[in-house]
Amino acid sequence: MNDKVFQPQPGRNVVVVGTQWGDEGKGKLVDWLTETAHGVVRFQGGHNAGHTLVIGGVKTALHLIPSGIMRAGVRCYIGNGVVLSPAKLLEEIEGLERAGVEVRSRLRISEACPLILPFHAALDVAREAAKEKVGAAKIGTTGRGIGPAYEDKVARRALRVQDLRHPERFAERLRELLELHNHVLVTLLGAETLEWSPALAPYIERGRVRFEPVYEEAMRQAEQLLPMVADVSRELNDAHRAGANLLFEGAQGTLLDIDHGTYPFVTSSNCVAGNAAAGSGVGPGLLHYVLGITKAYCTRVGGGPFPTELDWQTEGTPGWHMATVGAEKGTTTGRARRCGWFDAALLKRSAQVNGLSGLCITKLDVLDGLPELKLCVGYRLDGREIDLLPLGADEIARCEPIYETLPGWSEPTAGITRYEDLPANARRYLERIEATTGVPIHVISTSPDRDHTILVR
Ligand code: 2SA
Ligand code: MG
Repeated sequence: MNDKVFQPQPGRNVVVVGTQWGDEGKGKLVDWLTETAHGVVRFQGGHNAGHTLVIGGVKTALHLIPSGIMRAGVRCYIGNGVVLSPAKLLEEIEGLERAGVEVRSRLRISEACPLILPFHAALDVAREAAKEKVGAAKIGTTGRGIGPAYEDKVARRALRVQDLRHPERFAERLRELLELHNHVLVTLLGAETLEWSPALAPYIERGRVRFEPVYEEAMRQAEQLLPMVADVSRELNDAHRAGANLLFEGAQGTLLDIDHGTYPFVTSSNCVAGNAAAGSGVGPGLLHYVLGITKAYCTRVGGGPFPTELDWQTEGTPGWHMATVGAEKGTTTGRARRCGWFDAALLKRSAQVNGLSGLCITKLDVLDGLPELKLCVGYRLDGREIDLLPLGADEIARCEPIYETLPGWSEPTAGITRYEDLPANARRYLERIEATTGVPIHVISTSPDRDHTILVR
């Protein structure tokens, strides 16, 4: 078999990662790839993710459950690297069940997942508010409690899914956790102001998160969750040994990775392909092919540097075209996404830290009708020219993009399913992307629909 050409097949596991700042269209691709997969695995992040799927014209947004759930019979796994909100998971399960999707018999949750409890979101929002108060740059988090939950994990004090099995121990550790976090919340925001968070109101009394409602709710949720809890590492290894092929579904994107991203404007997990192993409990040798999902332009939601950012608010500009034609709004929070030109120097970094086998270019159709396109091939930084994105927000913020200009195309590309049918200038743009990033394009998505996908041979 030719390793260079992408081909889903049994026994061969694929990792799907975002190569930019998230929202590259991973959900659609995972769903498309799932046609030949036995199981789909989430390995990092939490319900900050927003994966939008369009199947037969019907839109579904998933936050925590792997996108494979939309295919009957496919197993879905939530690996140990995910921070899990029992409330949000159950809400998502119920939503899917109302739409006629069977979830409970197909979903396996790792017992090692740290829990996101109601006070984590409050801490997240309080930290951002505290930054704003002193005039510091906000991270622009999704406010879902992701960062504080990972802090608890790394500090070795998190409550985990397996703790739900032992009510007494759970209660004891929850009391300790609340003591710490109540202290932080009160110092950060002041006892009175805590009440502003409507989601938190049921848990608050006299400026403190109360033990009883958090505990009682967790125990009620435990009854529903525990039947789905499993040794995910073991199940994945067994499935692999039996010849099944697995799909590892990344959330967010490489430039939001806690180590390799635009730190500190990042999420709190490793979003890169290597974490598919650590975050699910398989060895790195089981990751056979890494597909890097790449939008045909760039977007970013939240704060932080973005070298190729355009004015995306003025009508008639290319940035505005991307934002409106591309419907660039956050799936989870509804926030407007910032838009800009394709950045090949950023992608090179992404290729390197993920070990990308091939690219999947998405939303190519959004560029239809733009008279010309710019492609960033490097930067001017402190008087030097470089061709690779530097590390960390400070350096990146000083990068001035160096552009190549390419002609656009006016013919519609939406819905095209054969490479030869793409307009000549669209093919030229894609070939420049391959040449400047050094990664072959193996898949192209020409609309959100499952069927509008080109497999490049
Ligand atoms: P957090 O909440 O701690 O993970 O936020 C830290 C940074 O990570 C960014 N982030 C995201 N960026 C793009 N898409 C994400 N998921 C949702 C979506 C986002 C939404 O798919 O649309 O709906 O707003 C996501 N999750 C986290 C976040 O913007 C911060 O920059
Ligand atoms: Mg998204």
